[in-house]
Amino acid sequence: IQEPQLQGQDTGMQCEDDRTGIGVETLKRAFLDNLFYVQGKFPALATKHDYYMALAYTVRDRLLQRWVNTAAIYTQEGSRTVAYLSAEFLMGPHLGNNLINLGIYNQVQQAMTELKLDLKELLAKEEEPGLGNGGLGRLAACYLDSLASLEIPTLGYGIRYEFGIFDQLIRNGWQVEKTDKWLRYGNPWEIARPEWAVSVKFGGRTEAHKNAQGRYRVRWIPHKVVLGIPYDTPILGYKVNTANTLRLWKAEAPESFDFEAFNRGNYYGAVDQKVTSENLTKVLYPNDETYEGKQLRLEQQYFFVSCALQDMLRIMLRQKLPLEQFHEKFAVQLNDTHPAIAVAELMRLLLDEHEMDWEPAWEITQKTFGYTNHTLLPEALEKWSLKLFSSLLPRHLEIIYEINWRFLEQVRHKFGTDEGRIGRLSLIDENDGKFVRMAHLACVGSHKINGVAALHSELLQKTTLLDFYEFFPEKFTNITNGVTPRRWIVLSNPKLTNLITSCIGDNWIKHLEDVQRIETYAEDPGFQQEWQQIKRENKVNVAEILLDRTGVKVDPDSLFDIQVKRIHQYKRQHLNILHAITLYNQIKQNPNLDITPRTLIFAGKAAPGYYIAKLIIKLINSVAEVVNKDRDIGDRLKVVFLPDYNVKNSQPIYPAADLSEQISTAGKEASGTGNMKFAMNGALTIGTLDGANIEIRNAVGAENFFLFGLTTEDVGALRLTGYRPREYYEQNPQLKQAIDQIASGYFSHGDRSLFKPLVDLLLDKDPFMLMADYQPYIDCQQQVSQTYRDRDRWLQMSILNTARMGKFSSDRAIREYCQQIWKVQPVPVQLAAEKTGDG
Ligand code: NBY
Repeated sequence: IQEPQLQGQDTGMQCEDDRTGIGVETLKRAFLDNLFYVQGKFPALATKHDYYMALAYTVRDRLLQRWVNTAAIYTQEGSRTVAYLSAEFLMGPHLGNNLINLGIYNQVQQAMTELKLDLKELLAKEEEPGLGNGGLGRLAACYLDSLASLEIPTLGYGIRYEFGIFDQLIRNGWQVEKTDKWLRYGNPWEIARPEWAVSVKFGGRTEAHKNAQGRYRVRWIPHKVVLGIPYDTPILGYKVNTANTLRLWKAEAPESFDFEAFNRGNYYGAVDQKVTSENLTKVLYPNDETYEGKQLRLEQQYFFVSCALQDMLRIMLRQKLPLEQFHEKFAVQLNDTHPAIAVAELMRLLLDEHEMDWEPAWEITQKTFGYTNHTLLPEALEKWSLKLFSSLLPRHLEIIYEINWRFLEQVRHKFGTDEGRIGRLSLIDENDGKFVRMAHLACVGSHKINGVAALHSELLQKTTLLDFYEFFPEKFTNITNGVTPRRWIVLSNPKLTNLITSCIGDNWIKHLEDVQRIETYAEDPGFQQEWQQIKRENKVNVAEILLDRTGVKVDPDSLFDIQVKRIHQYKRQHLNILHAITLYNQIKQNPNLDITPRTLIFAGKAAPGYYIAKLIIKLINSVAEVVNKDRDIGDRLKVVFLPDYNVKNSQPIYPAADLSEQISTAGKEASGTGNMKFAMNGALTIGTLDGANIEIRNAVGAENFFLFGLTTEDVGALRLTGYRPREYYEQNPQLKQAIDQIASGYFSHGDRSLFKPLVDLLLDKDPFMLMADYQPYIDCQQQVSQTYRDRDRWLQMSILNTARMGKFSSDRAIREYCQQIWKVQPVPVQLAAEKTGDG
């Protein structure tokens, strides 16, 4: 149905296609069309969710053109491709991000307004794919955004968990977990590709056989086979035509029905196999920072890695590339050790399935992989018992033994027979039972090993991976993490985005170093005024969210002091709470005290099996209950725990922060990325010399950062000389009062047993040294309060923080990966219309 005058208004040109056009009238027409033809609804019957789906399909149509073009060009050019292997991709909602990257946010907003709909409400309808735990999974998502924006051919490979990270409810102050049924209403962003399904083997045994040339090869006779079905999601870059692919694998039974069993009348037996196979990708393990030696977890890891590598081999065969060029076609990055079994699997595929010899196969393998380490915590280092490993992956264990034997020969050659060193380097841990050490497999099988912040990489080389560093120092490098300014500034903080763009243009969105140019306005009263106004509006927004979700009313003019991240002892949310109790006591002792009013906001999930972390959540809520209802305290102090922290809920938070809490024990937080999101949005940081805090402080200037606490060296030295946490408690009256109140039941309706485990831990062991850092932290917070009263100084510091965060864009990080590790070049994509110049 042609409406010529409307089309004329859209573009000033002849014709806009309903599936690609981006004029307001075209968008409205396409949207109503999708509502009718995809959702089967007309406006009078449509729900908000129907409208969300119609809009999602309207946006997807506009992605598909770029996606198909991108695939065509990569195929045609046989482009070198990054394969990012990650057990987690914490993507967050797609719709808003795609509107930003397509550059059609404003048109769509107008189109919805004209249809009497509210874009914000529709955006809120999206169920986010929470296919990750925290920083590691979210980093993978930021990297996919930057890879597409930098026009780097990329495949993200992972698992299509049917249930992502649990939803968190707070009941009586405790965390309660609820399953995340994110696929319940369908997922408009993915396309299943059953035609590219692959088989993955498990268990059984191996046997030798002679091949056609009469040479011995190994055959793996598995106990079971599972099908991997790929589901593809387009990942569009910012204002480019590149749309890469996130390919997530779902496990299915090879046949939906075992017909033999069915015919024997065993209906339940027949569906049984289907049920067990599909269990494989049912749920994401909700642990961060501690691995669990669960069989299903190892099955998940091997499953997606095997699917990914088989998929890459299929792509090579289709492009008629010889397998000897595998490492030239693909740069494969291992996001932590979760996909490290890829080293043995690529060897198996090359040796057993493609009959390559060991030496060339090993050379290809080592040239293919890079390994990113994300933690120094010993409890997080993955190791699998030989018993489990051999029962599930018998052939891989043989290959790992061979890799190990050859590797340890080289070690002996270089260092002589130093049994201690050999034991420490071995891929097999024989100290206390026998285990395969996945980090060792990743190190030996990769050509580059990187940490995620300067301090972390240095500590890796000096401690956790010291022996490997001494053996092949040239493999080690650092790539400091970054986050994407598209989601974390442009989408999350549109008002700040407009202010910055009105001053310096919009080039900073692609080149965040450019944001430095707002420094000249740091002391400009007019600019400061606008900066403050925007922060205030963002705080009012969060105040409304807090009232809605928790019933707590907070004052938007108070200092918003925020700690949002997974709950973990090393991240020390309980140190923050000790500060809250201290402020509370100060006001109670001096009811007329003129202090800087504060709102302390917490959010984050605890691993369901991590008892102390759950107790910390209970403590935060218990303190909040006492503080918030105390009339002596009034508006001077509020404590709020916002439930169900996830990507969607976090987006309004960063722009509303005055103060960002980054208070981990020095040496424990590998990098942190929330610290970057806060500072980019003009929050000042109170932090220790840990992870990327150090680099953030260097970038923004020591005078614009609130530093406190022990250094990594101090922590080590104190531990060595004998750390006695109870002495700090006994010698510090404020600290003693706070701890005694927790112990006495002051915050738990008189219950003295509730927080006893936490109190005992702090006084007897205090593994994360809260007692030692308490007073320096309190003193530093006092400085924060003082500074906040000097409005102009605070605003200047805030502006300088944003201005100097250029380095922490994931674009910079990805450029470094491309140059140092992957050796890949951009492959620009043109749309057919652009090439012929006709529209
Ligand atoms: O990776 C985080 C680090 O703690 C943080 O400092 C860093 O900024 C971020 C990105 O480099 N690590 C992290 O998020 N780890 C996990 O989520 C995780 C998940 C699963 C398991 C271990 C760690 N696991 O063993 O199952």
